[in-house]
Amino acid sequence: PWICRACCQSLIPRSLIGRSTATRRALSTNSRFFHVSEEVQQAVAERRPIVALESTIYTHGLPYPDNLALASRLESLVRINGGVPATIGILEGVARVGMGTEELIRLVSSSGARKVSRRDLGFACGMTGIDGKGLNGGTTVSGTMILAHKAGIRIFATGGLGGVHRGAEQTMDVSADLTELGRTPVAVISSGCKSFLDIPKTLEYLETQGVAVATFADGRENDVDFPAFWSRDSGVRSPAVVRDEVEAARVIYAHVSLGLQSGLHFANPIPEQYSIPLTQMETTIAQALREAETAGATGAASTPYVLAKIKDLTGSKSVEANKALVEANVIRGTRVAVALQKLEI
Ligand code: PSU
Ligand code: MN
Repeated sequence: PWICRACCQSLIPRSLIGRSTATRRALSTNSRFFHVSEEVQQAVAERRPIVALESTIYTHGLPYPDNLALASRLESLVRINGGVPATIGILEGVARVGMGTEELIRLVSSSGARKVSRRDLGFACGMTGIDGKGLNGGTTVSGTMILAHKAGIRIFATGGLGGVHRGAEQTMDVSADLTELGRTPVAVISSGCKSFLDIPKTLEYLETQGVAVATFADGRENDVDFPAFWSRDSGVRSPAVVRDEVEAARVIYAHVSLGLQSGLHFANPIPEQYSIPLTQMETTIAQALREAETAGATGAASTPYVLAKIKDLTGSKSVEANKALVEANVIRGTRVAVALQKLEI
């Protein structure tokens, strides 16, 4: 099946679509705010395994040039494992799927880049800065999913997912990542949610949204927790498990074949040697949350603020763990994409 990007987003049997030119034309959408790189367009047309990568982790997570180093490293990891990387972000008012080195540098070195989730896409592409130029933006899980899907990409790997914040019963702060997973058929591979979020509520919300959630079992038989980013265990049982990348690909294949329009999330627990016990993180998180409250960092500013505070408080340990887990997720994601391609042949 093929997804109709021209109008209805529904699945069209492949037999109804002429391969080469028709497919390529369907890909170059008619919006001047949307650009898919030549390499990614061709990979989609040839049905090669593509892995989408987000850019908020670069624009709001790491300083330049550390972010550039990570961005290049993640793209290399996709390639080494047989995939095609598609880094996604907003560059000078254009939503880009697949960026060259030059473009990547311009995005991750720019100081005023916005954090772009679904609600921000129109602003990021429609407005100009005081210099008269289009805006730059790092796309979150939600923003990246939308653009990946629009380009025909089904697999997306990143570090962590947004979630339901603690105290959401008061603030209603629920990440747009969760509603996006409910409405966009892309499979996200991440290390779960940071434990400054409310993990039980996040899983409840994902269930309500119809999102398939499973954790890679890695040889464990039962009692597999949904992971809490730096910690392999969260104290909350994962609603489902998959044994390996092939099993994950089978689930995605069935999900897409059934025409489900919701997304999937495969949680990949942080590699054992980098895992920080939950109890050890809890003190740090409590302090970071207190400081965020004092600083009045709410709404979209909340997550970046808390993440930066945790980084200050834990130093290199959490940063190293962060890099290790995102790399592991990108490798896993690429293997899932390769397995999915084999099922589709
Ligand atoms: N969680 C992390 N690292 C991140 C993010 C979340 O562990 O970098 C980023 C992702 O881009 C995610 C976004 O999509 O924060 C969620 O922000 P919010 O909570 O404002 O929805
Ligand atoms: Mn929020």
